[in-house]
Amino acid sequence: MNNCEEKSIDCASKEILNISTEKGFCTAFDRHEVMEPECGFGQLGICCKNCVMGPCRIDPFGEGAKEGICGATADVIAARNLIRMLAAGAAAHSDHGRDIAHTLLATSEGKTKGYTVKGKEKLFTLAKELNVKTENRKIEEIAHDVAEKCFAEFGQQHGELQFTHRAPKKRQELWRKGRFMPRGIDREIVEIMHRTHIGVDNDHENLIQQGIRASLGDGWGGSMIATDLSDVIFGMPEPIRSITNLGVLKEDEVNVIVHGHEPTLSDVIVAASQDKELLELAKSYGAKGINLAGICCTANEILMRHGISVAGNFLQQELAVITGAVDLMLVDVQCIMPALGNLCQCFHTKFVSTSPKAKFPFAEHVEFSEEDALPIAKKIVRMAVENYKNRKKELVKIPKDKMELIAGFTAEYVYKMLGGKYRSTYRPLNDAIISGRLRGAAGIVGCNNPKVKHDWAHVTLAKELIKKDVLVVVTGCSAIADAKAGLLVPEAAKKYAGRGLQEICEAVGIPPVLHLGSCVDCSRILTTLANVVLEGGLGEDISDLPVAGAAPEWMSEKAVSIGFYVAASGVYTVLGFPFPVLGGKKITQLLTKDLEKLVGANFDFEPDPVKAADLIIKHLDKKREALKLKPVMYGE
Ligand code: BF8
Repeated sequence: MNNCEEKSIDCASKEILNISTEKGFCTAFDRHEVMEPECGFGQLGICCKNCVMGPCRIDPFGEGAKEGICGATADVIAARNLIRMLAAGAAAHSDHGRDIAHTLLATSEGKTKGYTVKGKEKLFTLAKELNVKTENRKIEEIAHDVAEKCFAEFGQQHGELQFTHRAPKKRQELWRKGRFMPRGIDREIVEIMHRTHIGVDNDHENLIQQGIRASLGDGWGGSMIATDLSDVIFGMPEPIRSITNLGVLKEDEVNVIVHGHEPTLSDVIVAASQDKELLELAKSYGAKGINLAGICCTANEILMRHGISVAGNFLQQELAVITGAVDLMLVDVQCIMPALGNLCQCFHTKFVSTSPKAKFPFAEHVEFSEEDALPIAKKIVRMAVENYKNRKKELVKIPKDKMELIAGFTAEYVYKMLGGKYRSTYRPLNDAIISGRLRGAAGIVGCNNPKVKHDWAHVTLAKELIKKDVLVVVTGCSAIADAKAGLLVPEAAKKYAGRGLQEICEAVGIPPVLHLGSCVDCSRILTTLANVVLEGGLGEDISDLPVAGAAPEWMSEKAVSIGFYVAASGVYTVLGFPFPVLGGKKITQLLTKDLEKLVGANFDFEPDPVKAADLIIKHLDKKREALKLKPVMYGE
């Protein structure tokens, strides 16, 4: 691969990609090139391998097979494939939530080493919401019952998920009427697997209805539990400064990278990396300290709560290893490329897997358990320290690029931040939209994907929107992309934002792009939207608000689930790549047009971020008009 300039907008990544090419290493960027041209059937979603009469594929031009051997049409095959993707994504988020509930339960019973209840205020709020008694009870007792109540949401067989009641009343009614209301987190995922088995659900609309139900079980269930219980155990994030990009790696310190998703592991690694004995040991090997940095969403978790620096997003995981400066990379679950093991063999880097659910080739497995968390974390950090002496100095090349950022915004913090000294309220935010100082808000989330120039679509879309007075909130790899581009500092408002947004950012001291956390923290966006509706003056439902969602570089099944629960919550959503359904005309029509009649919002697929911004602006203006709001104060 030689056209590195075309692969990323990020200078640090380009620098390492050049080294990679020169030295003959292989990364996802190269493997993507080898993979082209893509399989058209897969891209269009019309290949079915749900039984072994096939695999079947539909001829998109109509000259070959029009249906599978069982008679399934292109629309049915595409719908089945899509909601199976969604089920996997919802399962990934929700299983993460389940693990956090397990940690809280074990902590409340005194069975863990390394965790306490740091977010007491949040625990009390949740206890009230979940009908858990708090008077004259110990924190541990309350935490125990809150954890058990959350656990019950996974296996619940009927009724409604508790946190769906945070949504506006009108939205809840719509979900009940359309049979979208999730009954139990696991149940909805299992039902997708049942319905997509050969010879069960053969109606694309009915399949999508169940997809929506399972996705809501993720957004207002599994992911929300993951976020809220993480706040209880690890503490509520508050705005915090840090730095990002590969330049955070240090030549004269032991570099440990945590990569994956669950804060249970990364949070105790933070404590272990500050252990006196280990710091002394590092010094005895000639290192000045132990430098911890994150990749992907686990980076966002420890960034939000500890200010730990972020080495990069999804497409930088291999590039971090190629710097030659990583002494140990430890991983848990999700978005971890299996190629890392092989790549680490070319360097001194130790690659350590920790989850019984996720093993990798060429990885050393040190199994993690919440019950023994801190001792295991110390053991892993010790391995990194011991490995420092094996670093091959001649292979070390750390890019200089790094950027400051502020992260740690939450639905709760918006109350404090905008409400002023005396009263916590969403009023000023609603008023800013009503008066037209703000045009509206947009959430930009999701992954990197080598099909598009790394970070380009995220950053371009964010810049286009803030320029037009749209407040942007970000999570996941999108947040890291914008952070590297310098959009997550208050000074960015002056440089990039429209006058209205600039005035707000200056008055409150916030960046024009707010970092809300990891991908499960997209649930913070849902809670914020529900609060905005409740505050009043902007309609009765989320679908009335001038807001939109986008995932310009998405690639994962989790992103499918997020996209669906965002749209099903009433938020118009623009995706940078189409869902793999375009081989089915009716399902494409359903998702991009008719969905609005069902849930008040639909999808658009637009790869060009400037055009995506135009679509979003048009949508926000349409919603403003419907609410009879004043024209945007300073907008074109
Ligand atoms: O959950 S944004 S590449 S890291 S899937 Fe993965 Fe996508 Fe990054 Fe986090 Ni989310």
